[in-house]
Amino acid sequence: MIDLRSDTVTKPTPEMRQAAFDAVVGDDVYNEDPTLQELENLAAAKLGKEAALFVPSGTQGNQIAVLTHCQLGQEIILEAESHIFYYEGASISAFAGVQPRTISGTRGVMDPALVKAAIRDDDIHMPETGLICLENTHNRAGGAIVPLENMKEIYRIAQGNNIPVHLDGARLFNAAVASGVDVKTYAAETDTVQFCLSKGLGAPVGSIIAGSEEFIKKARKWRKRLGGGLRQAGIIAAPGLVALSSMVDRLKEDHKNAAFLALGLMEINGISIENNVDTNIVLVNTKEAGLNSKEFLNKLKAEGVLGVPFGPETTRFTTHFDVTREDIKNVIQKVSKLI
Ligand code: TLP
Repeated sequence: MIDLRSDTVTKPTPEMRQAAFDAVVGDDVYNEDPTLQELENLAAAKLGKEAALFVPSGTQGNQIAVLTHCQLGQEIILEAESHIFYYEGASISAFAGVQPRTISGTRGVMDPALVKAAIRDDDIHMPETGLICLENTHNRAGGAIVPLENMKEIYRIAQGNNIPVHLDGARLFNAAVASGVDVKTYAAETDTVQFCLSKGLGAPVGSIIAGSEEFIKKARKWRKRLGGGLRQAGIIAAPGLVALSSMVDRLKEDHKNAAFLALGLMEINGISIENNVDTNIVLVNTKEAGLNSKEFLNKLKAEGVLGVPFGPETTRFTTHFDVTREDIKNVIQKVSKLI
């Protein structure tokens, strides 16, 4: 199978498995796991934040950020197709008791004027705006890079209104490698950041949230409340350290493979590409071929290729380090034959 469903499907490298085996561990609920602490310190340094916290998943990281920043009954501003709104089971409402205020973006980018206009006045009838969330790269916009300038403008507006900003940077390293803008530079335009070790960076488990010392102290408590206080977690932090130290630069290979895939598929009659391929995601439209995404995916599966449905006629393919250029060439051939 050539598995292009997500960059989450990668298997740990031999180096990661060895690092897990060798990891020096302790009970992290007692703050005694040196490997986990090393990972948190490295992540905080890379992002230029005071402190960082290891969490089991990106979803939990985002939820802890919302729980830590917000109070019950507040409202959060976020993009209409953002992961936090679209794919996290309404947990911002179920757990943090906040309501979403969505803004439709262009390729995942919210217009700062619309963000400003959505901030609530001090009025007894209204919820307070408790948080603004950004996503970079933007998943449903096809791995689109949100420009630094846009983040800066939104952060300025937020600061002017004393509202914190959280960045869902599940794929922030993809944005950094593709744009040449350092992760630290992006992170400087937000109060808190979540990024995933288990996507393009290839670790088996885990995400990081980073922010001020004070924020991370409160976030640690929320993680514990949610049952995310882990014990000898160095075992899973060790592959994360390998991911963060040695898997970042190679993301450009995934981006080249995604661009190659898009160019190849574009040549096929009946197929169009919906996104500008900024990073490792390709959104394929099969409407003109007379196939909906489920039919297309079923036929492809029979040929040994996997993707995920992203809309009635849209399929998402995601490149990662477990697929080679040869695999991509095969995918193009198989789609061509199938169509
Ligand atoms: N995204 C997954 C699915 O949930 C859709 C994927 O395959 O792309 N933020 C963003 C922007 C994400 O894309 C994801 C995962 C998360 C957060 C959540 O991360 P996990 O899966 O670790 O909870």
